[in-house]
Amino acid sequence: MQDHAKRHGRLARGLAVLALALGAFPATAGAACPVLPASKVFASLGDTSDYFLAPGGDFEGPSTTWTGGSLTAGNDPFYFAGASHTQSLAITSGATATSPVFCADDSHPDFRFVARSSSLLSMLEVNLRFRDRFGVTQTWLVGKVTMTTSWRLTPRIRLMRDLALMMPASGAPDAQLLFSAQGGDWAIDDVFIDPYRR
Ligand SMILES: [Ca+2]
Repeated sequence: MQDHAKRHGRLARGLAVLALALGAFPATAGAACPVLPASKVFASLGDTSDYFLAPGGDFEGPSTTWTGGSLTAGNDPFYFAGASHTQSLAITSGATATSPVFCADDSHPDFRFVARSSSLLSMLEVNLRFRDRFGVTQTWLVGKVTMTTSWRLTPRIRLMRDLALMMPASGAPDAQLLFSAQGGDWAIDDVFIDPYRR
């Protein structure tokens, strides 16, 4: 029995050392942004993930905190962010609409939004801009939307594709989404971000 007890003692001490060793390493790179309230805004379409609204991502109110686009009358027909909403963001061909800063880390895997364009031949390019762990500003293409002249919810677009290792350990507090209209005018509405890693 004594040997048994000693083995248990050694095992417990070993686990304690292991726990200390694991604690000495930082948490998964970049998973440090505050957790924002999120809800299943796209559940009616079968997407049961939780999302939070990107800053100013419903484009309501008398002014917008986004730059490069202009508020325009007419909400998307799905009203994911609010049934009484009346506006969206127009982005003219050749222009880039830039979101306010938000905190992004590798726990923010996806985002979705509603978009339409003036031409089937046009494209909306989406980039993520953030300052990496070395202090260098990075702008990475994260998605392209095409072929929609009526309001359509985009598929889930990966926000953090291959970027987690570049993120500061405390997350990127200054991340921005950039929407660039090419070959036609675009409008976007209800920009939502999924804050949960899988
Ligand atoms: Ca709206």
